[in-house]
Amino acid sequence: MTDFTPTPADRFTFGLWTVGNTGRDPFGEPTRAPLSAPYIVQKLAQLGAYGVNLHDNDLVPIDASAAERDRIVADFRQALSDHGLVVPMATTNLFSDPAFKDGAFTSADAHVRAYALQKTMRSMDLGAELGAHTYVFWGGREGTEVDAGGKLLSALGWFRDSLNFLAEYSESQGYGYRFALEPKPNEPRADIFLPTVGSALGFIGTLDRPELFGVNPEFAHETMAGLNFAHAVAQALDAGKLFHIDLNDQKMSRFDQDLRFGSENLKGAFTLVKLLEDSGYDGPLHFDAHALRTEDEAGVWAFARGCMRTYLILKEKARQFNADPGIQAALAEYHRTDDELAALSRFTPENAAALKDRTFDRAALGGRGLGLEHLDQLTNDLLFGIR
Ligand code: XLS
Ligand code: MG
Ligand code: MG
Repeated sequence: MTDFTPTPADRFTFGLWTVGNTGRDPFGEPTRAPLSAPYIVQKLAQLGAYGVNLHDNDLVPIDASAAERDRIVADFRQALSDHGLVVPMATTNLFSDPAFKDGAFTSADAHVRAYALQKTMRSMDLGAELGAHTYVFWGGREGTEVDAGGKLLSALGWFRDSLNFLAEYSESQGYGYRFALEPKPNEPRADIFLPTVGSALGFIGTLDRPELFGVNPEFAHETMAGLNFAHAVAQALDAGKLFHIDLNDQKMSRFDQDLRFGSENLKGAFTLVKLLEDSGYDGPLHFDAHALRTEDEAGVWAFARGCMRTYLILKEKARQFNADPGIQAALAEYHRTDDELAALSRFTPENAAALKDRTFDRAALGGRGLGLEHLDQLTNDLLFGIR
């Protein structure tokens, strides 16, 4: 039994933009002072995190001179090496600047699309300099409000061309990035292209180098779409495409809340942690969330500690679930197996003929109780800590 204190071996990461969030929202000004990147690195290391991720402009202002850029990057690298933190993932801010108000790779303006490529190449250079191996594409502004603009089909083509270009750029530079598409259904656009994990997985199959691309699913984003996040993650795992993951929490069908991991849907979080742990996923566990606007800096670190602590507690609960004789008996009851039928379900013309001739007791199949109420309450008891 541990005391649930994280260590770098747990592979927890935060974004500069997450713990650095100042509490600004569309209706209100910041409630906290900004924190410098080297200070964030120092604090995250003290809390037991493994790494820190960034958008280019979380670190280097968009209008920085070359000399300023080099100084900022040098200070940041010094902090990383002083405190033993790594940068596993990098990404581009293609959403804040007004130039991207109608999208970046999917803007109807060829000049904006070319500028987005240039900005992303420079950001990939920065990520590689910091040691990142995963490069995320969240299409923040890649979407529409006015579909009369008529770019629905061309936008997908432009997006594809850009991703193909950037994959070739990465390979030509020897960066070895694995790219992770991060779907989101809406916000800040009314509709964002490739809104769910399933749509991103389908799109990857149309790229020139699909093996370089996977997904970065986010708990809040699938939940905003009214979907079950663990189901989306399972599909990504099944496809061998879970390249990264954004952990947070979210009330269903609302604005993007980026709540502390496990703070809202504890059972969904448990299901997810168990899925990740049982699957052997060994990538970073990234918290893309931020402290509530009500909090001061102490609240930010309480938030960060809480994300990691909840994950570790749920990981221990998953271990207990797998070791619990009562729960395992209920699972064995639910998963009825039959060797003869399994053999018959492998296609041969003979098996197909035998299966067609077979008599099933349909009424008995329909009448069999599955014990899921019992199993679910056992799970609740386990999560409540009384098992
Ligand atoms: C916003 C996204 C963003 C990406 C990185 O909703 O979650 O934070 O993860 O650009
Ligand atoms: Mg998000
Ligand atoms: Mg995210």
